Amino acid sequence: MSIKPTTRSAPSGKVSNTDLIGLYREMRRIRTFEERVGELFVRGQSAGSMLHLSIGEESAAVGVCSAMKGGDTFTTHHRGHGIFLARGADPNRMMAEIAGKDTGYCQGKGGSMHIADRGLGHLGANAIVGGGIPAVVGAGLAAKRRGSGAVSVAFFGDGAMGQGILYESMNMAALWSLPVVFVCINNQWGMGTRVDQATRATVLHERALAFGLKGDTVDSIDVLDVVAAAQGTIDAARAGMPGFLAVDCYRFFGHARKDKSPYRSEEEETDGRKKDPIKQAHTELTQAGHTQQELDAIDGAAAAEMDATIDFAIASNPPAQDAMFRDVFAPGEPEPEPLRQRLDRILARD
Ligand SMILES: Cc1ncc(C[n+]2csc(CCOP(=O)(O)OP(=O)(O)O)c2C)c(N)n1
Repeated sequence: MSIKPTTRSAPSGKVSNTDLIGLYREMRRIRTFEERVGELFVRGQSAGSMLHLSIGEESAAVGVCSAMKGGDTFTTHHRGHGIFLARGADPNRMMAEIAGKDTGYCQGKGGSMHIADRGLGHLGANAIVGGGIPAVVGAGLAAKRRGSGAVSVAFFGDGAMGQGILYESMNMAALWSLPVVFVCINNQWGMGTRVDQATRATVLHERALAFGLKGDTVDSIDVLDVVAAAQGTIDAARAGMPGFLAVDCYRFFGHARKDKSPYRSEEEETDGRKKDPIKQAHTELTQAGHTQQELDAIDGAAAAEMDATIDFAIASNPPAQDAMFRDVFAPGEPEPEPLRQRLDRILARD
């Protein structure tokens, strides 16, 4: 498959070059964080081996999230580190969660694929393809009934286009005019299956049109284009017209940290990695007069910030044994029996 060179679409006029510096910084922070997650894995310090990096997808996370507001909620798929960072997550707490430590967002019990934090509107990452999608319909319904003005956004990959729950969710969102947005990060691959091996209908947003949603596709190469497309979709949803946005990008590396993607040719990967939103923003900023020194300083600050996340995670403790059943039951339920006591009681029965 050849990845088409991307042409820049019409500028939105909404985002200035000053904003592009901020967007560049956020994309760089995400890429550097993901590189450090890779290092954590190589050091044998990550909890579990399934780490899905979003390198190459940074403009989808930063572009869409910059169009969201405080109070908006969201769910992510298994490749969601960048999205949560773009919504303001503390990278130390994220790295600690990925390392399975008690200073992590879920006290180390969620790991990479189940990070959640209601304070920042993160209703949960989900390892089941399409699993996080229906929750935003519930959140959208709640926002509408309360009149809170909040929008709820589901982030998922092209693989979720084969899940029935997406279509039930889009139908309900359209029927009830909910403030909901479906964002498909189309990185061209679902594990070892290319999108055109999974469906003939590869213009993914057209399916949303059939349900009565607003639908659009944007190329990820230019983060300003993603911001503009996301702003339009999110503004419409806030006004009662739910929408679907496909962000066309390329998964730079394997499906998970262990996957060397033997199912893709070297030529395809080289071609695909040309769709690099960070390089693109760097070029545009340089053309606009920002100096190499200024951009190096941004990169250096991201490196220092993300280096520190590894030290923080490694220095933190694993969760206490008794924490295993904590936060598992609904608030108000009696505190579960401590694990040690429970094990002793079970063993004493034999
Ligand atoms: C219901 C379900 N089926 C299969 C899997 C195994 N699985 C995990 S990730 C994945 C591919 C997902 O691809 P996509 O949605 O495009 O996201 P990407 O990994 O490309 O970000 C599959 C099939 C799963 N987790 N859940």
